[in-house]
Amino acid sequence: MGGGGSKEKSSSGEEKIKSPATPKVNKSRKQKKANVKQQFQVPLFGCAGAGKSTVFKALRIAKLSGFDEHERIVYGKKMKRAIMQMLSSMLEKIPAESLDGCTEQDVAQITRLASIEDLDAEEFDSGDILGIAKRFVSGKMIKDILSSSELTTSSLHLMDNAENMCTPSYKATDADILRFREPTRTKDFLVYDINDTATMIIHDFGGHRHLRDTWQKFADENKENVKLIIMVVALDSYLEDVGGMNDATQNKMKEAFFLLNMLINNIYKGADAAVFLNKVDLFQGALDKNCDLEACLGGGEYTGGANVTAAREYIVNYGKHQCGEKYDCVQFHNICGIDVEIVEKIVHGVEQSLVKSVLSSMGFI
Ligand SMILES: Nc1nc2c(ncn2[C@@H]2O[C@H](COP(=O)(O)OP(=O)(O)O)[C@@H](O)[C@H]2O)c(=O)[nH]1
Ligand SMILES: [Mg+2]
Repeated sequence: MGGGGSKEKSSSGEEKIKSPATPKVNKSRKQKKANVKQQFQVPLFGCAGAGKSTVFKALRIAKLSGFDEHERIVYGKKMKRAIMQMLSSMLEKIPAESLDGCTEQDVAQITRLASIEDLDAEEFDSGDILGIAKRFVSGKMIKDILSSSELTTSSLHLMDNAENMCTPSYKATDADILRFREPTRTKDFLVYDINDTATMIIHDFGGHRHLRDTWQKFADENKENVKLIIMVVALDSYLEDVGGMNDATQNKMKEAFFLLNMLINNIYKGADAAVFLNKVDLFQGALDKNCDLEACLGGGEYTGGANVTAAREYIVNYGKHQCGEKYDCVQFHNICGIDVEIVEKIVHGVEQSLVKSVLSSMGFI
Protein backbone atom coordinates (compact mmCIF):
# COMPACT_ATOMS: atom_id res chain seq x y z
CA MET A 1 0.00 0.00 0.00
CA GLY A 2 1.19 3.48 -0.68
CA GLY A 3 4.38 3.89 -2.62
CA GLY A 4 7.56 5.83 -2.97
CA GLY A 5 10.00 7.36 -0.46
CA SER A 6 10.21 7.22 3.30
CA LYS A 7 9.21 8.43 6.76
CA GLU A 8 5.52 7.79 7.01
CA LYS A 9 3.67 4.93 8.58
CA SER A 10 1.18 2.89 6.61
CA SER A 11 -1.32 0.76 8.44
CA SER A 12 -0.43 -2.23 6.28
CA GLY A 13 2.52 -2.99 8.51
CA GLU A 14 5.68 -1.84 10.15
CA GLU A 15 7.31 -0.56 7.00
CA LYS A 16 7.60 3.16 6.69
CA ILE A 17 6.66 4.34 3.27
CA LYS A 18 5.60 7.71 2.01
CA SER A 19 1.89 8.17 1.41
CA PRO A 20 0.86 8.47 -2.21
CA ALA A 21 0.64 12.11 -3.14
CA THR A 22 -0.91 13.41 -6.33
CA PRO A 23 -0.16 10.83 -9.01
CA LYS A 24 2.94 11.58 -11.01
CA VAL A 25 4.01 10.35 -14.43
CA ASN A 26 5.40 6.93 -13.74
CA LYS A 27 7.64 4.85 -15.88
CA SER A 28 7.03 1.17 -15.22
CA ARG A 29 4.13 -0.65 -16.88
CA LYS A 30 2.76 -1.73 -13.54
CA GLN A 31 2.69 1.81 -12.22
CA LYS A 32 1.12 3.09 -15.43
CA LYS A 33 -1.67 0.56 -15.03
CA ALA A 34 -2.20 1.57 -11.38
CA ASN A 35 -2.41 5.21 -12.37
CA VAL A 36 -5.35 4.56 -14.66
CA LYS A 37 -7.43 4.40 -11.49
CA GLN A 38 -8.74 7.58 -10.02
CA GLN A 39 -7.21 8.11 -6.58
CA PHE A 40 -9.28 9.87 -3.95
CA GLN A 41 -7.14 11.32 -1.19
CA VAL A 42 -9.43 11.66 1.80
CA PRO A 43 -8.02 13.17 5.00
CA LEU A 44 -9.71 12.62 8.36
CA PHE A 45 -9.72 15.72 10.53
CA GLY A 46 -11.07 16.55 13.96
CA CYS A 47 -10.11 17.45 17.50
CA ALA A 48 -8.11 15.05 19.66
CA GLY A 49 -10.32 12.25 20.92
CA ALA A 50 -13.10 12.79 18.34
CA GLY A 51 -12.65 9.27 16.98
CA LYS A 52 -10.57 9.70 13.80
CA SER A 53 -8.26 6.78 14.53
CA THR A 54 -11.20 4.62 15.59
CA VAL A 55 -12.94 5.22 12.26
CA PHE A 56 -9.60 4.53 10.58
CA LYS A 57 -9.15 1.25 12.47
CA ALA A 58 -12.74 0.22 11.72
CA LEU A 59 -12.05 0.81 8.01
CA ARG A 60 -8.91 -1.23 8.26
CA ILE A 61 -10.97 -4.10 9.67
CA ALA A 62 -13.77 -3.65 7.13
CA LYS A 63 -11.75 -2.99 3.99
CA LEU A 64 -8.37 -4.64 4.55
CA SER A 65 -7.19 -7.65 6.50
CA GLY A 66 -7.52 -6.02 9.91
CA PHE A 67 -4.92 -6.64 12.62
CA ASP A 68 -2.48 -9.53 12.58
CA GLU A 69 -1.45 -11.67 15.52
CA HIS A 70 1.68 -9.68 16.29
CA GLU A 71 -0.29 -6.42 16.40
CA ARG A 72 -2.85 -8.00 18.71
CA ILE A 73 -0.06 -9.06 21.08
CA VAL A 74 1.47 -5.57 21.02
CA TYR A 75 -1.94 -3.98 21.66
CA GLY A 76 -2.42 -6.43 24.52
CA LYS A 77 0.78 -5.22 26.16
CA LYS A 78 -0.21 -1.60 25.69
CA MET A 79 -3.52 -2.39 27.37
CA LYS A 80 -1.78 -4.05 30.32
CA ARG A 81 0.38 -0.98 30.73
CA ALA A 82 -2.66 1.31 30.48
CA ILE A 83 -4.39 -0.71 33.21
CA MET A 84 -1.35 -0.22 35.46
CA GLN A 85 -1.39 3.50 34.62
CA MET A 86 -5.01 3.74 35.74
CA LEU A 87 -4.18 1.97 38.98
CA SER A 88 -1.23 4.27 39.50
CA SER A 89 -3.47 7.29 38.94
CA MET A 90 -5.89 5.86 41.48
CA LEU A 91 -3.11 5.32 44.02
CA GLU A 92 -2.13 8.97 43.70
CA LYS A 93 -5.61 9.91 44.84
CA ILE A 94 -6.01 7.70 47.87
CA PRO A 95 -3.55 6.42 50.46
CA ALA A 96 -2.47 2.88 49.65
CA GLU A 97 -3.12 1.76 53.24
CA SER A 98 -6.81 2.45 52.84
CA LEU A 99 -7.04 -0.17 50.13
CA ASP A 100 -7.82 -3.63 51.39
CA GLY A 101 -5.11 -6.10 50.55
CA CYS A 102 -2.76 -3.53 49.04
CA THR A 103 0.86 -4.07 50.04
CA GLU A 104 3.83 -1.78 49.63
CA GLN A 105 5.09 -4.27 47.09
CA ASP A 106 1.92 -3.87 45.05
CA VAL A 107 2.27 -0.10 45.01
CA ALA A 108 5.90 -0.34 43.91
CA GLN A 109 5.07 -2.83 41.19
CA ILE A 110 2.13 -0.84 39.82
CA THR A 111 4.25 2.31 39.70
CA ARG A 112 7.05 0.50 37.91
CA LEU A 113 4.80 -1.25 35.40
CA ALA A 114 2.96 1.97 34.64
CA SER A 115 6.18 3.68 33.66
CA ILE A 116 7.75 0.92 31.55
CA GLU A 117 8.10 2.15 27.99
CA ASP A 118 9.57 -1.05 26.61
CA LEU A 119 6.62 -3.20 25.63
CA ASP A 120 8.85 -6.25 25.34
CA ALA A 121 9.57 -6.05 29.05
CA GLU A 122 9.04 -9.52 30.45
CA GLU A 123 6.76 -8.27 33.19
CA PHE A 124 3.96 -7.75 30.69
CA ASP A 125 3.95 -11.50 29.98
CA SER A 126 4.16 -12.63 33.58
CA GLY A 127 1.24 -13.89 35.62
CA ASP A 128 2.03 -11.37 38.40
CA ILE A 129 0.25 -8.59 36.58
CA LEU A 130 -2.89 -10.75 36.59
CA GLY A 131 -2.73 -10.97 40.39
CA ILE A 132 -2.66 -7.19 40.61
CA ALA A 133 -5.57 -6.84 38.22
CA LYS A 134 -7.59 -9.36 40.21
CA ARG A 135 -6.97 -7.59 43.49
CA PHE A 136 -7.58 -4.04 42.34
CA VAL A 137 -9.68 -3.86 39.25
CA SER A 138 -12.27 -6.56 39.74
CA GLY A 139 -13.44 -4.81 42.89
CA LYS A 140 -14.69 -1.98 40.62
CA MET A 141 -13.75 0.44 43.37
CA ILE A 142 -11.48 2.17 40.90
CA LYS A 143 -14.51 3.54 39.04
CA ASP A 144 -15.52 5.49 42.13
CA ILE A 145 -12.08 6.97 42.54
CA LEU A 146 -11.20 8.06 39.03
CA SER A 147 -12.66 11.38 37.97
CA SER A 148 -15.42 11.47 35.37
CA SER A 149 -12.99 12.78 32.74
CA GLU A 150 -10.88 9.68 33.31
CA LEU A 151 -13.86 7.37 32.87
CA THR A 152 -13.73 7.21 29.10
CA THR A 153 -14.81 4.49 26.70
CA SER A 154 -11.20 3.31 26.76
CA SER A 155 -10.69 3.21 30.53
CA LEU A 156 -14.10 1.70 31.25
CA HIS A 157 -13.44 -1.05 28.73
CA LEU A 158 -9.99 -1.71 30.20
CA MET A 159 -11.40 -1.96 33.71
CA ASP A 160 -14.26 -4.23 32.70
CA ASN A 161 -11.87 -6.57 30.90
CA ALA A 162 -8.76 -6.21 33.03
CA GLU A 163 -8.65 -9.77 34.27
CA ASN A 164 -8.75 -11.22 30.80
CA MET A 165 -6.36 -8.60 29.41
CA CYS A 166 -3.80 -9.27 32.14
CA THR A 167 -3.44 -12.98 31.41
CA PRO A 168 0.01 -13.79 29.93
CA SER A 169 -1.34 -15.10 26.62
CA TYR A 170 -3.81 -12.29 25.99
CA LYS A 171 -4.22 -11.00 22.44
CA ALA A 172 -6.43 -7.96 21.84
CA THR A 173 -9.68 -8.48 19.94
CA ASP A 174 -11.09 -6.04 17.38
CA ALA A 175 -13.54 -4.72 19.99
CA ASP A 176 -10.66 -4.07 22.43
CA ILE A 177 -8.56 -2.33 19.78
CA LEU A 178 -11.44 -0.11 18.66
CA ARG A 179 -12.11 1.01 22.22
CA PHE A 180 -8.47 1.56 23.18
CA ARG A 181 -7.43 5.19 23.23
CA GLU A 182 -3.96 5.82 21.97
CA PRO A 183 -3.05 9.36 20.93
CA THR A 184 -1.98 9.38 17.27
CA ARG A 185 1.64 10.42 16.99
CA THR A 186 2.37 9.60 13.38
CA LYS A 187 0.40 10.14 10.25
CA ASP A 188 -1.04 6.91 8.91
CA PHE A 189 -2.92 6.01 5.74
CA LEU A 190 -4.77 3.13 4.18
CA VAL A 191 -5.60 2.35 0.59
CA TYR A 192 -8.44 0.29 -0.86
CA ASP A 193 -10.35 0.04 -4.11
CA ILE A 194 -13.91 1.31 -4.32
CA ASN A 195 -14.47 -0.29 -7.70
CA ASP A 196 -12.46 -1.15 -10.83
CA THR A 197 -11.70 2.46 -11.56
CA ALA A 198 -11.31 4.25 -8.22
CA THR A 199 -9.18 3.93 -5.12
CA MET A 200 -9.67 5.54 -1.71
CA ILE A 201 -6.64 6.69 0.26
CA ILE A 202 -7.69 7.57 3.79
CA HIS A 203 -5.31 9.61 5.93
CA ASP A 204 -5.32 9.71 9.73
CA PHE A 205 -3.57 12.61 11.45
CA GLY A 206 -2.92 13.40 15.07
CA GLY A 207 -5.67 15.83 16.15
CA HIS A 208 -3.77 17.56 18.90
CA ARG A 209 -3.01 21.23 18.33
CA HIS A 210 0.74 20.76 18.28
CA LEU A 211 0.43 18.12 15.54
CA ARG A 212 -1.49 20.32 13.17
CA ASP A 213 1.58 21.23 11.14
CA THR A 214 1.22 17.74 9.61
CA TRP A 215 -2.20 18.88 8.34
CA GLN A 216 -0.53 21.82 6.64
CA LYS A 217 2.19 19.69 5.12
CA PHE A 218 -0.38 17.30 3.71
CA ALA A 219 -2.37 20.23 2.31
CA ASP A 220 0.70 21.72 0.64
CA GLU A 221 1.30 18.44 -1.15
CA ASN A 222 -2.26 17.38 -1.92
CA LYS A 223 -4.82 20.13 -1.70
CA GLU A 224 -5.53 20.36 -5.41
CA ASN A 225 -6.22 16.66 -5.47
CA VAL A 226 -8.51 16.44 -2.44
CA LYS A 227 -12.18 16.24 -3.42
CA LEU A 228 -13.48 15.33 0.00
CA ILE A 229 -12.45 15.83 3.59
CA ILE A 230 -13.97 14.00 6.53
CA MET A 231 -14.41 15.91 9.77
CA VAL A 232 -14.99 13.69 12.79
CA VAL A 233 -16.91 15.45 15.55
CA ALA A 234 -17.82 13.64 18.75
CA LEU A 235 -21.46 14.32 19.59
CA ASP A 236 -20.61 14.68 23.28
CA SER A 237 -17.72 17.07 22.62
CA TYR A 238 -19.78 20.20 23.36
CA LEU A 239 -19.06 19.18 26.97
CA GLU A 240 -15.33 18.83 26.45
CA ASP A 241 -13.09 21.67 27.33
CA VAL A 242 -10.42 22.62 24.77
CA GLY A 243 -6.95 22.22 26.23
CA GLY A 244 -7.92 22.74 29.88
CA MET A 245 -9.18 26.29 29.37
CA ASN A 246 -12.05 25.62 31.76
CA ASP A 247 -14.38 27.76 29.73
CA ALA A 248 -17.70 26.18 28.70
CA THR A 249 -17.84 28.24 25.53
CA GLN A 250 -14.46 26.97 24.33
CA ASN A 251 -15.41 23.37 23.84
CA LYS A 252 -14.17 20.83 21.30
CA MET A 253 -17.36 20.91 19.23
CA LYS A 254 -16.99 24.64 18.62
CA GLU A 255 -13.35 24.13 17.83
CA ALA A 256 -14.18 21.33 15.37
CA PHE A 257 -16.61 23.49 13.37
CA PHE A 258 -14.21 26.41 13.48
CA LEU A 259 -11.58 24.10 11.94
CA LEU A 260 -14.04 22.82 9.38
CA ASN A 261 -14.74 26.37 8.26
CA MET A 262 -11.01 27.04 7.89
CA LEU A 263 -10.44 23.79 6.00
CA ILE A 264 -13.22 24.07 3.43
CA ASN A 265 -13.17 27.81 2.92
CA ASN A 266 -9.42 28.42 2.94
CA ILE A 267 -7.36 25.30 2.42
CA TYR A 268 -9.51 22.79 0.53
CA LYS A 269 -11.60 25.26 -1.42
CA GLY A 270 -12.46 22.73 -4.11
CA ALA A 271 -13.47 19.98 -1.72
CA ASP A 272 -16.75 18.83 -0.22
CA ALA A 273 -16.90 17.72 3.39
CA ALA A 274 -18.54 14.86 5.23
CA VAL A 275 -19.06 15.51 8.92
CA PHE A 276 -19.12 12.29 10.93
CA LEU A 277 -21.16 13.01 14.04
CA ASN A 278 -19.48 10.31 16.06
CA LYS A 279 -20.15 8.57 19.38
CA VAL A 280 -23.91 8.38 18.85
CA ASP A 281 -23.97 5.83 21.65
CA LEU A 282 -22.78 8.46 24.15
CA PHE A 283 -25.02 11.29 22.98
CA GLN A 284 -28.07 10.63 25.15
CA GLY A 285 -25.89 10.29 28.26
CA ALA A 286 -24.19 13.60 27.48
CA LEU A 287 -27.54 15.37 26.99
CA ASP A 288 -28.84 13.93 30.24
CA LYS A 289 -25.85 15.47 31.94
CA ASN A 290 -26.12 18.87 30.26
CA CYS A 291 -28.45 19.82 27.43
CA ASP A 292 -27.81 23.54 27.39
CA LEU A 293 -26.55 23.54 23.81
CA GLU A 294 -27.36 27.20 23.51
CA ALA A 295 -24.87 28.08 26.25
CA CYS A 296 -22.23 25.66 24.94
CA LEU A 297 -22.45 26.52 21.23
CA GLY A 298 -24.14 29.88 21.15
CA GLY A 299 -26.03 28.98 18.01
CA GLY A 300 -29.33 30.66 18.85
CA GLU A 301 -32.27 29.52 20.93
CA TYR A 302 -32.44 25.83 21.84
CA THR A 303 -35.58 24.34 23.33
CA GLY A 304 -35.17 20.64 22.61
CA GLY A 305 -33.96 19.58 26.05
CA ALA A 306 -32.33 16.15 26.18
CA ASN A 307 -34.06 14.94 23.02
CA VAL A 308 -31.37 13.48 20.72
CA THR A 309 -33.19 14.33 17.48
CA ALA A 310 -33.70 17.96 18.45
CA ALA A 311 -30.15 18.25 19.76
CA ARG A 312 -28.68 16.71 16.61
CA GLU A 313 -30.68 19.11 14.46
CA TYR A 314 -29.42 22.06 16.47
CA ILE A 315 -25.82 20.85 16.11
CA VAL A 316 -26.22 20.30 12.36
CA ASN A 317 -27.68 23.78 11.90
CA TYR A 318 -24.90 25.24 14.00
CA GLY A 319 -22.31 23.33 11.93
CA LYS A 320 -23.84 24.45 8.62
CA HIS A 321 -23.89 28.02 9.79
CA GLN A 322 -20.16 27.79 10.53
CA CYS A 323 -19.52 26.62 6.96
CA GLY A 324 -20.74 29.90 5.47
CA GLU A 325 -21.44 29.77 1.77
CA LYS A 326 -20.18 26.23 1.49
CA TYR A 327 -22.89 24.85 3.80
CA ASP A 328 -24.47 22.86 0.95
CA CYS A 329 -21.15 21.10 0.22
CA VAL A 330 -21.23 19.53 3.67
CA GLN A 331 -23.08 16.30 4.48
CA PHE A 332 -23.72 15.23 8.07
CA HIS A 333 -23.79 11.56 9.09
CA ASN A 334 -24.36 9.93 12.45
CA ILE A 335 -21.69 7.36 13.13
CA CYS A 336 -20.40 5.05 15.83
CA GLY A 337 -16.68 4.53 15.35
CA ILE A 338 -16.52 1.41 17.50
CA ASP A 339 -19.11 -0.31 15.32
CA VAL A 340 -17.40 -1.61 12.18
CA GLU A 341 -20.65 -2.30 10.32
CA ILE A 342 -21.94 1.23 10.82
CA VAL A 343 -18.62 2.77 9.76
CA GLU A 344 -18.54 0.58 6.66
CA LYS A 345 -22.11 1.49 5.73
CA ILE A 346 -21.65 5.24 6.18
CA VAL A 347 -18.32 5.28 4.36
CA HIS A 348 -19.85 3.30 1.51
CA GLY A 349 -22.48 6.03 1.07
CA VAL A 350 -19.77 8.69 1.17
CA GLU A 351 -17.75 6.84 -1.49
CA GLN A 352 -20.77 6.60 -3.77
CA SER A 353 -21.54 10.31 -3.55
CA LEU A 354 -17.87 11.13 -4.06
CA VAL A 355 -17.72 9.08 -7.27
CA LYS A 356 -21.00 10.62 -8.43
CA SER A 357 -19.89 14.19 -7.79
CA VAL A 358 -16.60 13.63 -9.62
CA LEU A 359 -18.37 12.06 -12.60
CA SER A 360 -20.83 14.93 -12.65
CA SER A 361 -18.07 17.55 -12.47
CA MET A 362 -16.48 15.83 -15.48
CA GLY A 363 -19.79 16.04 -17.36
CA PHE A 364 -20.42 12.26 -17.43
CA ILE A 365 -23.73 12.40 -15.54
N1 LIG B 1 -18.32 5.02 22.99
C1 LIG B 1 -17.68 5.36 21.86
N2 LIG B 1 -16.37 5.59 21.91
C2 LIG B 1 -15.75 5.92 20.77
C3 LIG B 1 -16.42 6.06 19.53
N3 LIG B 1 -15.51 6.42 18.59
C4 LIG B 1 -14.33 6.50 19.22
N4 LIG B 1 -14.48 6.21 20.53
C5 LIG B 1 -13.44 6.18 21.56
O1 LIG B 1 -12.93 7.48 21.72
C6 LIG B 1 -11.55 7.41 22.07
C7 LIG B 1 -10.76 8.36 21.20
O2 LIG B 1 -10.81 7.91 19.88
P1 LIG B 1 -9.62 8.13 18.83
O3 LIG B 1 -10.06 7.43 17.60
O4 LIG B 1 -8.32 7.76 19.42
O5 LIG B 1 -9.69 9.72 18.63
P2 LIG B 1 -8.79 10.62 17.69
O6 LIG B 1 -7.92 11.40 18.62
O7 LIG B 1 -9.75 11.51 16.97
O8 LIG B 1 -8.01 9.76 16.78
C8 LIG B 1 -11.15 5.94 21.94
O9 LIG B 1 -11.12 5.34 23.22
C9 LIG B 1 -12.26 5.34 21.12
O10 LIG B 1 -12.49 3.98 21.42
C10 LIG B 1 -17.82 5.82 19.51
O11 LIG B 1 -18.50 5.93 18.49
N5 LIG B 1 -18.39 5.48 20.71
MG1 LIG C 1 -5.97 9.57 16.51
